Amino acid sequence: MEQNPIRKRLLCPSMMCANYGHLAAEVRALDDAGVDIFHCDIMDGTFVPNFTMGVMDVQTIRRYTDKPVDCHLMIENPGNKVDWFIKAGANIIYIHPESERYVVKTLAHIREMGAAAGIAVNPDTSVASISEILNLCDYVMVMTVNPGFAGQAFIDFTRRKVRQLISLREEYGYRVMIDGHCSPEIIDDLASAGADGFILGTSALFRKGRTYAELIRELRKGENQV
Ligand code: S6P
Ligand code: MG
Repeated sequence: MEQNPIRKRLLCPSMMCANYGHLAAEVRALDDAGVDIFHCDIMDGTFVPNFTMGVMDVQTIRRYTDKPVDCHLMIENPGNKVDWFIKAGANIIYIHPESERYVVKTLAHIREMGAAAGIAVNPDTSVASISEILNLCDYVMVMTVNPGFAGQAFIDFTRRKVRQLISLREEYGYRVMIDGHCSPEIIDDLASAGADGFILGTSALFRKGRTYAELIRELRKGENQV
């Protein structure tokens, strides 16, 4: 892959993997550890076969950090629900073009509401099929697993899409994010290729028996390697 080693990595903890018995303490510890964006996975049991976080979780996380909070909406017809999450304090909203009939309208609405607009694309969604909407996106997130669960295996063929989106990034000005099995090795590899940010779940950050500060420091080491 093409080398681009000095870009700062956006490190985004996937809050569905956090310890909900101590959510406030988790947010503070992650904030102190130097994460960049808090990632909230919102599911409806229809678009994906799982339920996870909701509006009240976003409100709680917002209360304990000043850093950006994103909402990854894995829900059918997100257009009439994005306001709930922006009002709860989200700074970035990702919708799936696969679940939204009026993608252009919804992305424009997210920006009008004062949030950054993102799309998250399933492994089987091609770059060609989203080419008309890339100019409306501040973030493009490649799903490198099928959405719905943490702890899944990385789908290798999605690397091609990551490369394609990196090569188009300058033209459109979005950031390329990666969601799904972001292990330290995969982060180093895709960051070298030019990816901007990574969602950190069980593959890099949670349930490791080590402090967040230590793990985040290690994940940043590659930023300085030329
Ligand atoms: C999955 C969700 C993700 C996961 C994250 C978990 O649908 O969108 O944000 O929480 O991928 O990471 P890991 O490292 O357990 O695969
Ligand atoms: Mg996610």
